[in-house]
Amino acid sequence: MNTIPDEIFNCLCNNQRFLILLHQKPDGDAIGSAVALGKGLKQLNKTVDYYIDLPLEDKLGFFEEIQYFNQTLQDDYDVIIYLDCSSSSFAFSPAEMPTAKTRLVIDHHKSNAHYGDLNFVEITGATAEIVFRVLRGLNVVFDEEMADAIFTGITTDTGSFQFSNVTVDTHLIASELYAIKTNYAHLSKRLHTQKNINQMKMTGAAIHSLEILDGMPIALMILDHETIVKFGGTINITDDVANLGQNTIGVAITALLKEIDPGEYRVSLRAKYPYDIHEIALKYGGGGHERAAGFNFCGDVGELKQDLMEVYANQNGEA
Ligand SMILES: [Mn+2]
Repeated sequence: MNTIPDEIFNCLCNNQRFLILLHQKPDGDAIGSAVALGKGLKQLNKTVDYYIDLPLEDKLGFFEEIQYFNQTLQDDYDVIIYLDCSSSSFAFSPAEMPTAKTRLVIDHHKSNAHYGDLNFVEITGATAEIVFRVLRGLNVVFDEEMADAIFTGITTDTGSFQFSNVTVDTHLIASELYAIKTNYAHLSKRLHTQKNINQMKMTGAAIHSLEILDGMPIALMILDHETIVKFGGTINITDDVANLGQNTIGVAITALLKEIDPGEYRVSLRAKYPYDIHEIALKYGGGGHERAAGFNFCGDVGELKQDLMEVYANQNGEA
């Protein structure tokens, strides 16, 4: 397992007042990373504030540390830490941004823009893996909630250790988590299997919309605005929905279109190796990883379908 760079270590050791920011609509990796890093820094007698896009999905609401989210912010910090956030425009940040000596970016997205004064960016399974290494490097002692937080980040971003982003390090870190707490079965079930009734219905509607594009191994699912409203809003669209298209035998690329407002879509893309969909996400002003990316889309869905078919055809030619 790689250690952490000296300048990151020094930044965290030699400063006192930290603000933690995450991407909008934070997922398990973002929240898990924030909880673990925030608690770890507090253990070192630092002060830590969080500014986070609430409410959280039901399944992430169990961390006690959440009670300290979004308390009164200071005008000035030593360090603002951006976690799991590939560009500053994706960050959920206060209208009046506090000043800081240093912006520190800790992230694992391939598309990361290295927008910090210090950037700790590596292509790992989850940002939580990097946070774990940071905390180990700082000699922080993990309590059970911090172990749960790192586990939450890793298991959600790796699809319960099923995705191609899983590495030796992912499992080495998981093995260390089992030395802190012996059983993660309950947490796994909470994060991957259980849904409230609206989430169940929303998932069903997405599957119902599933189509295969023109005989190509591309799956498309649309949750239209009416459906999203009917089942309680985007908060009830669970992360696994985009993966369901990928679970269809023969499918290589999946697009899930979520009509957030009439005519305005949030698109989630998934791809199987060797297909790379992060370029198409960048083209539309979004970002992400090679096999999981997203962007906002406002336009003709037919054109988007054509684009996806072209991406497949071009890359299939190279393969
Ligand atoms: Mn992540």
